[in-house]
Amino acid sequence: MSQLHYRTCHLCETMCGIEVEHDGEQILAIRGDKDDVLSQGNICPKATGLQDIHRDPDRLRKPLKRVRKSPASKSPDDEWVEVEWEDAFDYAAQQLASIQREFGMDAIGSYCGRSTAHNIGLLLSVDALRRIVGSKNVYTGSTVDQMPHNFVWHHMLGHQFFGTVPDINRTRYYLMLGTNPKISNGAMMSTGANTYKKLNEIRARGGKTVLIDPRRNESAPYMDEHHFIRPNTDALFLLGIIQTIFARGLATPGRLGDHITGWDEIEPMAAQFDIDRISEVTGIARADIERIAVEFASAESAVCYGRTGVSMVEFGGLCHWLMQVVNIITGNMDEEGGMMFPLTAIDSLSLSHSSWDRYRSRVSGRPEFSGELPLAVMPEEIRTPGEGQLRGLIAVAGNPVLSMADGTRTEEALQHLQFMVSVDYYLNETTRFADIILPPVGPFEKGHYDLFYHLYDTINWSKYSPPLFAPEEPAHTDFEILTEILKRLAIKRARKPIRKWRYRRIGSLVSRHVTVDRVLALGLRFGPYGKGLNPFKRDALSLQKLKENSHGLFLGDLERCLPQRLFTSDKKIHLAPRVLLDDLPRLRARYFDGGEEALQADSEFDLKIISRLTNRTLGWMHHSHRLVKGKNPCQLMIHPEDAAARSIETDSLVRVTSRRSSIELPVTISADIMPGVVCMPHLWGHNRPGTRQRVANATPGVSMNDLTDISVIDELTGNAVVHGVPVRVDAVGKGQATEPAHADETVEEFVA
Ligand SMILES: Nc1nc2c(c(=O)[nH]1)N[C@H]1C(S)=C(S)[C@@H](COP(=O)(O)OP(=O)(O)OC[C@H]3O[C@@H](n4cnc5c(=O)[nH]c(N)nc54)[C@H](O)[C@@H]3O)O[C@H]1N2
Ligand SMILES: Nc1nc2c(c(=O)[nH]1)N[C@H]1C(S)=C(S)[C@@H](COP(=O)(O)OP(=O)(O)OC[C@H]3O[C@@H](n4cnc5c(=O)[nH]c(N)nc54)[C@H](O)[C@@H]3O)O[C@H]1N2
Ligand code: SF4
Ligand SMILES: [Mo]
Repeated sequence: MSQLHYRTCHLCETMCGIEVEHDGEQILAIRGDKDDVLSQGNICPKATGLQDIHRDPDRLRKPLKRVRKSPASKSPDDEWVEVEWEDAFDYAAQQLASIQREFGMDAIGSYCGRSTAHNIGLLLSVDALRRIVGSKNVYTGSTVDQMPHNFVWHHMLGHQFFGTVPDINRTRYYLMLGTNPKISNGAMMSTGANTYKKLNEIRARGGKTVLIDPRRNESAPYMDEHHFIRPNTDALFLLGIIQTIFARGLATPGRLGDHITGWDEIEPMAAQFDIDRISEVTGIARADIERIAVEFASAESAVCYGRTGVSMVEFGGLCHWLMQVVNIITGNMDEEGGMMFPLTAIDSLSLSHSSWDRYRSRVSGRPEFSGELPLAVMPEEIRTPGEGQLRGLIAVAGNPVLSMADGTRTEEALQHLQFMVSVDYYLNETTRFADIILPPVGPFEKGHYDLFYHLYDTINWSKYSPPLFAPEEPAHTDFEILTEILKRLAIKRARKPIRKWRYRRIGSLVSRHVTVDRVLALGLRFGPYGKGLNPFKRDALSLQKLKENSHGLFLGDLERCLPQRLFTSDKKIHLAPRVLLDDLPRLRARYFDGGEEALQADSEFDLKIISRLTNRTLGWMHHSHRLVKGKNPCQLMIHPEDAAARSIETDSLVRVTSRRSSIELPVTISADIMPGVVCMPHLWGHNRPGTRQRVANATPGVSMNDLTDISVIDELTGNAVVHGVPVRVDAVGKGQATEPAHADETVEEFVA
């Protein structure tokens, strides 16, 4: 007898509702949940792949421990043996504690990848992880993603997570930069997989939509206009928009006028950048820049929004600041149809903090941001000897060997760690450097609540998904795994018996009484829709209520909330933070004072590579055979003129070479990419030895991040750069790449 189970797909921030049809443990189908409050039945193909992960025999169920062939070093030939959970926890904590005892607190560190943000158990453990590990070596995937957003929100609004969300449901003018919602389904704006329908709706209600992107991407057909832009130059485009708005007398702060500082600095700042030069550098006609500016400022409501194409670039911080400036100077901040702020059911803002430059990284002196350092410095922190050298790592829910820019540098560094514990489902490109891998329960064996991604809600709503299946015991959630390691670490590290006793006591209380559901229930109770301390409050939101409403609960449309909710100490929006103004000379030097020309004159790399996502894949979902079957999308997209100039034909194999490395792959010749720019998907490259992931390895592709280079980052925010990286492309033969292109560069030997 088949049954239906409703939950949220936790693969991306879109948060679609899914309906899982199952017969006992057997999943029969995964469909969109038509009654889901947010997504109303829309899903993308990736959700269906979750059943493959559930079943995958390569997904680890028990801890795996490395048994070294030689005690002094790690090697790809080392054996892996399954061990009992208690032994695994003890081993991990023992090793980490002994490194800290010998070399100090900073000698161990943590890394959390993207799946952390989709996992309430991990999110609830992050603070304890940082506090108990007590090290400056804190890294996350944020600095190869959205750090420029957080940086700008911190400096303008006072909190890194007090994030603006485009009011796509009501806007009349949508100016979108560097994002492809038809494929990504919307990023840092959660709509359920129907963003492209919402783009159509803007036009249907008489509004207008404009896309700025070096590729006429899959979302372009849903837009009124698309303009090619040279990668990395969006900050200049935005300066052109801003100066036109002022020059035409269209700047108006609107309702928030009394609550903005720095207004007078903006007009002269933007006017310094000659608009004809902006047009020449960006590749967008002056008339178009001016027209878009006037249309935007004159629209009944308008919103300028951009995502990874304008954050993983060298001027990501400037881009995100200038987009907010465009919204604010046209009165579109905190207004219907402009940028708005959701009011989440759990007040996750008060659970987190925000800071900048309280200390710096040891080797290259990069500032911290909210307690973390740029992932780009992790390799040098591992490889550079001296006090504070990073020797042990807790790595959670990410695969930086493929996902971090310059992945081979991360790969090389991880080999040199004295000890690494990974919390992950797979023995993959990254976890193969671990000494022990601890796998959490499977995707359907845990409850789910989007503690983090509700911050990007386009409507206010809330939903809880219970576990569907019970795991085969013994098994542990991510929350339990981290709790067990951290508890033991604190006890083992303590020198005085009284302290050991105290940590043991606290640890056992936490293990016995603190569960994710209990924390969730409290969070909902004391959130803005909950009962709080008033037992008589009617219709209050609670965990019980969410459990009774498996399609989620609608809590209202986004509403105005400024200036009251600002986190700045003066309760003002800081339109012109000094740190952002101070980054403008870097942009100027690059594009106005000959920097770019000097770089080009000096370089054999005449093309710029950018990244793209594909509809059926998402990093670790390469483990789903139904998602990876068919032609491998790992191909280089190149414009017909650039192809012809290099004698590249449709069946050519090409070599792409950057300052860092080279890879070989087939091509797609297409006029949808701007001349001078090439494009490929990332998170492929499953051709490293020593992994255990048969499905992913069967269609390996090559890794774009073998080409990217961490010696170039956004100097302001520390974010990695994956778009606009200089490369050369040469035809090297015919046909599909049979041999993975960098098989000969794989790691021969790991050094301990
Ligand atoms: N299918 C699928 N969906 C996903 C994911 C996935 O892996 N697969 N991942 C999820 C995650 S973690 C994220 S962060 C989001 C990301 O969501 P998006 O930001 O929408 O990601 P992309 O589709 O890579 O879109 C980036 C766009 O930026 C463009 N671009 C590149 N360089 C520049 C530039 O210099 N200027 C401008 N203006 N544009 C540029 C690219 O051509 C591309 O169209 O997607 C989420 N959704
Ligand atoms: N060139 C290029 N590079 C990029 C990007 C780009 O556009 N271009 N995009 C960047 C962006 S936006 C992102 S988000 C990153 C993504 O990069 P990563 O954060 O590295 O994400 P994945 O590769 O999907 O790896 C996720 C890992 O988490 C594990 N995992 C999945 N679910 C769970 C769980 O519940 N618990 C635990 N413990 N583990 C789990 C999986 O097995 C896998 O190892 O890539 C970044 N890198
Ligand atoms: S867009 Fe796809 S992967 Fe993202 S939540 Fe929806 S169904 Fe899941
Ligand atoms: Mo991301």
